[in-house]
Amino acid sequence: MLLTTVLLFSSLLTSSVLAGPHARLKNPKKRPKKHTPLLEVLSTVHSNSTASKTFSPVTVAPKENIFISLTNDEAASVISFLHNQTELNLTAAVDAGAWDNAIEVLDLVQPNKTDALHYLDHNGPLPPRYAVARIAFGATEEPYHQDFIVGPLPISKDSTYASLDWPTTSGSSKIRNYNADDDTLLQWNVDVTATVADIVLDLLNGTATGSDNDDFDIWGIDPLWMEEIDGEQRVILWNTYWRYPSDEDAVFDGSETLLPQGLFFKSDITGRDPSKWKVLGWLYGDIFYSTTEEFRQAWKSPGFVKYQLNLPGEWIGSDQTGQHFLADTIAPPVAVQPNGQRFSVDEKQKYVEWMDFSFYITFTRDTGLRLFDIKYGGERVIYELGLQEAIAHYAGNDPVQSGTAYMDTFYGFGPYAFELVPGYDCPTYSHFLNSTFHAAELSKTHRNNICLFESDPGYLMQRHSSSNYLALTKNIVLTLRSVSTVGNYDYSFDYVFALDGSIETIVRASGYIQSAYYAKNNDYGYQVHDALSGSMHDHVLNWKVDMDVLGTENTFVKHKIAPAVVKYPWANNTRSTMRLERERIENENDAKLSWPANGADMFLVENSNQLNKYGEPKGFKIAPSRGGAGMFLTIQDSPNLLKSQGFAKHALYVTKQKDTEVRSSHANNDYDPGHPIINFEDFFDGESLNQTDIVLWINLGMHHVPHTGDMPNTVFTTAQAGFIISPHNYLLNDASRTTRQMVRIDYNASGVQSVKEFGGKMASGVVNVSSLQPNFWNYEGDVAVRKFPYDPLHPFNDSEYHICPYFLVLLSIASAESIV
Ligand SMILES: *[C@@H]1O[C@H](CO)[C@@H](O)[C@H](O)[C@H]1NC(C)=O
Ligand SMILES: *[C@@H]1O[C@H](CO)[C@@H](O)[C@H](O)[C@H]1NC(C)=O
Ligand SMILES: *[C@@H]1O[C@H](CO)[C@@H](O)[C@H](O)[C@H]1NC(C)=O
Ligand SMILES: *[C@@H]1O[C@H](CO)[C@@H](O)[C@H](O)[C@H]1NC(C)=O
Ligand SMILES: *[C@@H]1O[C@H](CO)[C@@H](O)[C@H](O)[C@H]1NC(C)=O
Ligand SMILES: *[C@@H]1O[C@H](CO)[C@@H](O)[C@H](O)[C@H]1NC(C)=O
Ligand SMILES: *[C@@H]1O[C@H](CO)[C@@H](O)[C@H](O)[C@H]1NC(C)=O
Ligand SMILES: *[C@@H]1O[C@H](CO)[C@@H](O)[C@H](O)[C@H]1NC(C)=O
Ligand SMILES: *[C@@H]1O[C@H](CO)[C@@H](O)[C@H](O)[C@H]1NC(C)=O
Ligand SMILES: *[C@@H]1O[C@H](CO)[C@@H](O)[C@H](O)[C@H]1NC(C)=O
Ligand SMILES: *[C@@H]1O[C@H](CO)[C@@H](O)[C@H](O)[C@H]1NC(C)=O
Ligand SMILES: [Cu+2]
Repeated sequence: MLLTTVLLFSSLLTSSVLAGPHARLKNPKKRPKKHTPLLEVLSTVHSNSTASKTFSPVTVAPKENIFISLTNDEAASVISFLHNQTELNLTAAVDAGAWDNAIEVLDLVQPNKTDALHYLDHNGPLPPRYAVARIAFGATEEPYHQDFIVGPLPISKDSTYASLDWPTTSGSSKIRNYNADDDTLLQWNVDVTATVADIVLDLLNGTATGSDNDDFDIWGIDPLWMEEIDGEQRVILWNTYWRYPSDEDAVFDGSETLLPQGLFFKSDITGRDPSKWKVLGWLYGDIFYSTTEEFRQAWKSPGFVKYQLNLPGEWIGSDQTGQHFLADTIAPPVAVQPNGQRFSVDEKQKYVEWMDFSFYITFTRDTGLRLFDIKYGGERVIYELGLQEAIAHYAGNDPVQSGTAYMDTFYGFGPYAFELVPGYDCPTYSHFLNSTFHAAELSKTHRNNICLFESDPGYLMQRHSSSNYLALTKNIVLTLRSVSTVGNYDYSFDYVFALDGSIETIVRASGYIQSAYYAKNNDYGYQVHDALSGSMHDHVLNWKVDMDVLGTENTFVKHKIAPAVVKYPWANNTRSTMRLERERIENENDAKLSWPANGADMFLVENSNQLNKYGEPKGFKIAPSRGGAGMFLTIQDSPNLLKSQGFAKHALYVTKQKDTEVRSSHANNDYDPGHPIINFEDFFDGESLNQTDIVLWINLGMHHVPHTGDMPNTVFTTAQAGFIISPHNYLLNDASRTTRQMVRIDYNASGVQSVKEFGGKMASGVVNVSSLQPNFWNYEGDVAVRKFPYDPLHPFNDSEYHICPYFLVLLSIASAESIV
């Protein structure tokens, strides 16, 4: 729509107002005033008319959700089936110890895309369902973990099991576990510290004996190190002392990560016989002592420097303190949904329709929430959208911070995606969904751990005004949210759908930082309390974004905003200017990308064979939307992550879609990051990306150098990052014109002459906000159903399990209620 056809300036705007070289409309065309008839819905707007249908908040998914998690019955039958395979020699998880074989995790094997599309698009058969069982093999001197594919489901005579190797790059889902003996290790830690109990009491004013009234928790690096000593590969663990919050502050048990004590010891824990384990040294005040005796001698000598204690206190709690603001006892504004839900949900199939969008949801133990088959205007835009892995890589002058690089799918995002609190986590009117995951032969349901809600982000999608009229369009978005508290951190995940056709993926972090002891750590963080350093770290979270723009044959293109010097026929001198340069990324060799400096390239996924009526390929743009513009690990060759950081060296990657390249990481890579099950870098083998099915792998994150504003908790506001996918030459209009939530006000000097609404209604009626107040006492927590031995009529509760050795780290810092 050209300005000249709609802009009519009244005589109120004098020429002096409009004068000057930068005046946008120096000489607006004067036109006789007349009411222009409303434009009918443009034929170029892509959505089909829904006028003949009526809206219902309940819907039936057009297709079965073939991505949906295993049902409890499926999980139970798979467990029973596996226990019948005598060669697996399984022990019931509830009875299993470190020297047994036991099932750790069950999940769905994602159907192959070709089968899925055949079903979704061509009325092909339902893809067969298979389960993946992750089994810990402890009944051996060389314990390992392995994934098995079991099916087809339901279990029948035809069902079989086999090692699930095809989605790996190593060729096998088997990975060694060099630290299978968690109870033995706990005892080792206590035994080691007993040898220096007097020093610990003197330096740290407390004890660690393995008893209930211990002052210290002892844990350290993740993942473990391998170190060559005397020509042999040894398994190395560095530990440190963390003080438990004192009794009066014990409710803030997550605050343990604010209480590092500055004393470290190194152990060689190679093999399963603890009598062969060794203490390889101590570290205090940045001085390394290679034997316990050396440490003791130094401590006894007169010059020994003792550092300040890092003690708990009110400062570790997150309760309101200090004087409150005068107005702050008054209830703040709240959102309401005055006239009912405006999106449709099939709760059973976990399928959602909102305006021009529809999608399927699923939930996995490793990565939590995932989305499939996201359609816009009836056309698939994204086949798969979901988190792959989350790294938190620390640095510090001490070996524990330096040696920490969490890969959080090891702990899993599913187990820690707890119930959300209406009125706080999500608006009170949100539509909540439950989700279930299966671990250690327990099926756990997190009630209300996913919320869906529409909201007004507080700014318009579109506006324009002249002295003659105003046109305003509301910006209403649908948010899908879940939050996972993995240890000390709370990761909030949002998928935000907007009426302009965009889809934004956002991660935010809050909760407790993992901090460092202050002594000599100034190069690695700010001092944030009396004896505490913030401990700098990088968060990198990788997303798989399998885009399908008008079919699977797509190309990744860069449209560059490029400086240029051009000689024009209408000038004798060259001119400095800029131009649009189009570049195709046609090979995986060129597909490790970073967001350009100055935002100077537009990254697009286009279908080069689907041109709009002006000859431009239809596509979607991918851009960073919040947080730092581009995120990858600062440490490009991490000695902790080794070959497991392949997806975290650039901001984003493009690969050819393959059924064998399902995920960029594996939850068990953490056991042996030098020999990972999936090494993302192996996905790059020079394949053509020209008009083929391509997948983007996009990183979000934060370079996090905690400062006093992170104490006691990091705030979501600054710890957030997002990317947005939006139509680009895809529609012939701006999509704001599809919504009825707009108004046009025609006015002149005499006042408003007409108000045009488009069928959208203003909120009406009375909303009793008192009745919307959430009842916090309804917070329920988890429901667990034991699956083996399985009796669906008599399930029993279990608030505890431990299978993964590293899990102990989390167990020790998670509250009893939050333990899976
Ligand atoms: C496993 O074996 C038991 C005992 O023979 C049998 O009752 C059960 O049906 C078997 N489970 C499966 C899934 O085959
Ligand atoms: C089976 O596992 C048990 C421990 O649960 C172990 O004692 C036994 O040796 C294992 N049997 C075989 C054949 O590996
Ligand atoms: C899925 O694809 C992989 C890799 O091509 C193949 O090995 C596997 O058999 C396929 N699964 C099914 C159910 O067809
Ligand atoms: C050391 O601990 C004891 C007993 O818990 C306590 O009374 C004392 O105040 C502590 N000393 C310091 C310096 O914190
Ligand atoms: C619109 O409706 C027509 C006829 O029902 C159908 O052929 C077409 O695929 C629809 N288009 C979209 C984008 O849903
Ligand atoms: C979630 O689970 C609760 C029981 O804990 C049930 O009452 C509710 O209907 C479930 N909600 C959905 C959306 O399935
Ligand atoms: C370029 O310079 C020549 C010589 O001064 C002049 O005749 C011509 O008009 C100029 N061309 C343009 C495009 O200004
Ligand atoms: C890439 O695809 C485009 C559009 O289909 C085609 O014009 C071009 O020749 C292809 N490039 C190569 C190297 O095959
Ligand atoms: C405003 O528009 C109305 C309706 O066209 C007209 O009657 C009135 O004179 C206009 N007022 C001015 C100041 O132009
Ligand atoms: C509003 O809801 C509250 C709580 O449900 C109830 O006590 C109150 O009577 C309601 N007020 C009106 C005006 O309906
Ligand atoms: C599970 O625990 C709850 C709370 O302790 C209890 O009320 C309920 O009866 C238990 N359910 C079963 C099946 O034991
Ligand atoms: Cu952080």
